[in-house]
Amino acid sequence: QYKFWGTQPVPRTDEVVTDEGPIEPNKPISEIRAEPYPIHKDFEWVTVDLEDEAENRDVYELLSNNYVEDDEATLRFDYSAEFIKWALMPPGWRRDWHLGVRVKTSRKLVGFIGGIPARVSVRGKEISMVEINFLCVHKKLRSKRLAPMLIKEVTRRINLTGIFQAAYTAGVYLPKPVATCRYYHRSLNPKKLVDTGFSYIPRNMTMARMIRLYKVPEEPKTPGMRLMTAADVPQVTKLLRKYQSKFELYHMLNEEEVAHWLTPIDKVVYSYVVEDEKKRITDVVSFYSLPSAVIGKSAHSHINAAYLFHYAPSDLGAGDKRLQQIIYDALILAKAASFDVFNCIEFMDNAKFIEPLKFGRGNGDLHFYLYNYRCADVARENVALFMV
Ligand code: YNC
Ligand code: MG
Repeated sequence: QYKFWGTQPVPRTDEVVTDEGPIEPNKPISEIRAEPYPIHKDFEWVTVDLEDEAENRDVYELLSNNYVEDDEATLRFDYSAEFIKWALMPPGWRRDWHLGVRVKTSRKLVGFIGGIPARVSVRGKEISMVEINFLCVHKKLRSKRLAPMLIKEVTRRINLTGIFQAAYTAGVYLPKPVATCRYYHRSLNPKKLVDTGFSYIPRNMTMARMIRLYKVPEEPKTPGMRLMTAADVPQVTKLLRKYQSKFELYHMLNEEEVAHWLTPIDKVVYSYVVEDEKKRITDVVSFYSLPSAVIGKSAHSHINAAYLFHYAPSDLGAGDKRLQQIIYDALILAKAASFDVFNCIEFMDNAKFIEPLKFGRGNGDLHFYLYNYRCADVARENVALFMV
């Protein structure tokens, strides 16, 4: 049971966490291992250069063939090469946190893990962390304990920069989540979702009725809703900060980071703002593009999924209705951009729009973890930590 995780500074599965703070104290740099961990003689550690097109492509290929699948192995995430660069190169990114494993002879990339810097607010305390994502081992090399090696080596590289805490999410249960949230899905193209086996036609339903049920208008309803531009960054940052500060777990974004994470990039991230008559930005809503490849035989190669990303509804007093309205506009804009489904997780204020906007409960959970930081369970509605 947890041969690797049992050695790491994380809470035990049966631990009831009450106090809060680091599990192990920070180490002086002189006490941190200076050389990379040993690795099997057929393999070597590499630092992946995502600015090099061929290396970016190698990570894309590894992930598109070997990354996360659903439980029935019908779909596999297919992050685009451009998305991977965007996700792993935010302000302050470091090349040596893009860690790969290559086969020595063939140079084939068979393992990867990525870290990015993030200031995370944990119950009002601001902590310098890394966010870890894209851990992947080639299917032919599974169950050989390569994953713990990748985690240990990236941890060493991060510790050498004086950072000792991390945040990560995973579909698998590990010691020990700080929160667990369900995925929800809002169908935009029910015919395709049924054709690919992602959805089914419930009893007492027909395809024609499903199409009617999920139909959305062609244009957003909120007056002043438009694509976000770089000029909106200062106002959007203020809006997000104000709204996010009511949560217990979130990534504190500065203007540079808002510019990176929210400025629209076609097929990567879509962000919209509401501008009033006085040119004030009152609301923001964004989503990112993460297609899933259809693994089995199907007329469709991909499901184009939009994932709800940072948002902040106006605080002009309209309350839950306003939130529903801007998320409804996001559905409309996603449909207009040819997305088949709009996904979100059951955190933040999302429970307030999930039912009225016809999201259906998925079968997957997303667990949120902190590394080397003890923290009592955070209720889902207090989590606002986005990891793409
Ligand atoms: C997982 N997802 O329990 P025990 S999410 C962490 N995250 O350890 P082996 C995982 N650990 O139980 P395989 C994990 N999945 O013995 C499994 N483990 O203690 C643990 N899948 O290693 C597992 N990507 O190499 C076990 O297993 C040990 O060959 C077994 O490799 C696992 O990115 C994996 O789902 C996931 O590519 C790489 O199955 C492989 O199976 C795979 O024998 C498909 O490993 C893709 C996939 C994971 C997506 C993600 C977040 C990762 C977080 C990693 C933890 C970061 C900690 C913080 C580090 C920085 C610290 C600082 C400062
Ligand atoms: Mg392995």
